Amino acid sequence: MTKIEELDLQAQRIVRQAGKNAYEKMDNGYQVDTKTNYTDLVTTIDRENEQFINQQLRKIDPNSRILSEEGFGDKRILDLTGHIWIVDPIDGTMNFVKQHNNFAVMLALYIDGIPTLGYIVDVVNNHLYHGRHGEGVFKDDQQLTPPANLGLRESLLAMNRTLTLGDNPLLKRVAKEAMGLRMYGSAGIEMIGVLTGQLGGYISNLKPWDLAAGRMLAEELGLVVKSIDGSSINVLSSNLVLVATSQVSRDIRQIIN
Ligand code: 2AM
Ligand code: CA
Ligand code: CA
Ligand code: CA
Repeated sequence: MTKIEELDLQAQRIVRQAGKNAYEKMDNGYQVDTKTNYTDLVTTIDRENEQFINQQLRKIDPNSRILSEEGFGDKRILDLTGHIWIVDPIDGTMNFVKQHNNFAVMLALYIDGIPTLGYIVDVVNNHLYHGRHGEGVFKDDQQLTPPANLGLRESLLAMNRTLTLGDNPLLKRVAKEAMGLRMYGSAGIEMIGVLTGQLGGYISNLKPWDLAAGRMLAEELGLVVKSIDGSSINVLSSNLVLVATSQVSRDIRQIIN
């Protein structure tokens, strides 16, 4: 087994375990705090999962660096050299708290900037979406076929709340042109929608941990992952990102540029 195959198997075990932890405690086994404002939540399970994941990653890949949302990773990661693990211990914390549904655990490994391993656990449906660079994308042990290359008028489009309520007239036109508009509240769940063809595209302001895994998996399936203006993405910064079929991406570009 290669080193990457070994890391892949270990990482699958780690994210499944973190998903199980969140599932078992989602009904009442946690406390909630706010971060920057009353809509920005963190729970003891976000912290617990991140500490567990990071501790496990340090065991299986000791010379790597870890970029994670809740502060237990390495500080000030400014370049992409070597192994960088990117961790979102619960994606969709608000859904975790309010719905007990529609949240995910996400993890990715970038090696010298190349998206190499990606994981999204759809916790409540108990599915792991995972992939290795050049080896395809799987839902559990079933390989995903790339979604049909539908255009904007034949597709559902997901956008986050800030963009949906915003007053950018071009984004409004994009949203109106789609067959329908959806808002799930979890970047991971929305990325799964695009990976499986349920959504033709997803547009959102994403931080590194919101983007890293979904980008790896989407690119592996031949989907487009770009800044909304068509420029390429820097996974270390916050980006206004489009994940879409190539036809949806062209249709959106035509409206915006
Ligand atoms: P989180 O639950 O891990 O914070 C909600 O629309 C989605 O956007 C979730 O995936 C959420 O991830 C993420 N999100 C929440 N607040 C955000 C912010 N201020 N900037 C970027 N993404 C955010
Ligand atoms: Ca958060
Ligand atoms: Ca997130
Ligand atoms: Ca999170």
